[in-house]
Amino acid sequence: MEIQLWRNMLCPYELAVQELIVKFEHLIEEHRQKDLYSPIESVTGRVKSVSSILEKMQRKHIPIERMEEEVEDIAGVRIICQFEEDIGKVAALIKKRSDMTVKSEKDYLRHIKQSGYRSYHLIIYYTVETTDGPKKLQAEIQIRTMAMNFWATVEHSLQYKYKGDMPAHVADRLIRSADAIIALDREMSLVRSEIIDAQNSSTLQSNIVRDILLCIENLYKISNKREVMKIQDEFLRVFKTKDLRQLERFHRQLDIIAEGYRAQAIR
Ligand code: 0O2
Repeated sequence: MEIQLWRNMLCPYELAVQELIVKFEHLIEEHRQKDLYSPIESVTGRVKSVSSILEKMQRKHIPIERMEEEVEDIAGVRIICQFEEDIGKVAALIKKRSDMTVKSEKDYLRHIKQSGYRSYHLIIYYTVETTDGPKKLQAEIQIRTMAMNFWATVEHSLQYKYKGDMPAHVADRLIRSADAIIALDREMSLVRSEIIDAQNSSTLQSNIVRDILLCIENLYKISNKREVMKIQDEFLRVFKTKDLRQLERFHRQLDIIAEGYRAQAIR
């Protein structure tokens, strides 16, 4: 295939990867806005390189005319979670979306690969709009924890280095470190609720502080400056206590004060 034809073929896949990243990042944002813990920690994506597509086609004896059907991961998105429990939640979120349809799933958490690889894969159908009209294409979504991702990244680099001929002692080390990753994910799961509580409190606190500062800024425009200075000092005092309950209480009181000023301004 000519270079230009490859570019044209890959163009909708570039768009799909960008759109999918935006959509999953927005899910993180939606959780934050609602002061909720997000099962998605971060998202990355890539379009498979031409050499990697060709290598897969050779390895799997895929003819060029079957490439788009059979190379299912030309568009790839990777979703990183903090805890193993989050992986199922993310998969469920994807399955109930109307803009993606799940074609198949591979559960390498239950069925760990011989290499030690663990991850959850979904192949989805996704439609992008192009100048030639809508194009339905496939994308692979890999969902894994940070720890699984660390292991897979290191192992991928070593596979690349040894080009399928990994020395036994390196492969053994990788298997042992895969076991250590399983143990680490388990340990983290045991303290999951405590970590989530801490993270929720921190998100809640930053959302409250953001709202309070916005409110004080607005009060500066419509009310007595000395009054607002007093409110600001009180806010700093409450903030220093590091007590979320006090901060919430102050937020509610400030809302009432602001409402009073707004009512006065309308009159
Ligand atoms: P890249 O560079 O990530 O694009 P296969 O026959 O194994 O190539 P298949 O049948 O299409 O793959 O699906 P599978 O097994 O779900 O693998 C798809 C992708 O999962 C791989 O893409 C890797 O990204 C990842 N993966 C699968 N097995 C392993 C493994 O043992 N170690 C690591 N580090 N990653 C793995 P590509 O095309 O291999 O590579």
